[in-house]
Amino acid sequence: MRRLYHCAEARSMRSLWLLNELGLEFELIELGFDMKKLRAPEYLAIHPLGRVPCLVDDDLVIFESGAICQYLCETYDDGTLHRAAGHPERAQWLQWVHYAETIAVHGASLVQQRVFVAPNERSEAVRNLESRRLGKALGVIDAHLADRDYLLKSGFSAADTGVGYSVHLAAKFIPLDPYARVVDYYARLQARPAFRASLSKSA
Ligand SMILES: N[C@@H](CCC(=O)N[C@@H](CS)C(=O)NCC(=O)O)C(=O)O
Repeated sequence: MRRLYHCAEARSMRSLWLLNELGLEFELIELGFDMKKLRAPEYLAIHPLGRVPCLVDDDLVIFESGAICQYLCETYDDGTLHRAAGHPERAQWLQWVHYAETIAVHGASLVQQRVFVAPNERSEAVRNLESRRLGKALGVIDAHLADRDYLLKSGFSAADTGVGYSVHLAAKFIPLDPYARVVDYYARLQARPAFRASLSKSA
């Protein structure tokens, strides 16, 4: 029995996208960003902070999207999406799998300003700072894509599902046009059936 706990457009989209890329069967439990569901004792027993994603795979319970990415690739991939220990691009694969969070924390901070902070308590300074830092993090991807279509020269990998989600989130907050290669990269990712299958039904 495999089950993914998910909220639409949240970091759990990375795990959902990867499960779809891998073609694995799973049950999707949508918690709908509903704090009552995220903080329910039954869910806190699975994820102690009440966050998503969380993957249950038979007896295993694992949270953190980067860890879920590594686990799924190590356990179920044939080498297409994974770059295992010993692969020449192993270190770069790991770097980008985790760089995804460096981008996403700025997006998450902007989500908090928009969704969780009362309008009279929102900070323009925080919004400007996080938008600038988000842009800088995307600039690194833009420069990196100068000689390749995906993060790794060998082609699309699970690292692109992590970073790709972060680009998808960033696009909700800042214009991507200053990052022309990121715009093209995002378009390539959006064309993937597994990406489209992972979008929120209302997106
Ligand atoms: N580093 C974690 C972040 C998990 C996380 O904070 N997820 C957010 C959604 S993007 C969440 O569950 N938020 C609900 C909350 O803050 O209570 C990961 O990559 O899985």
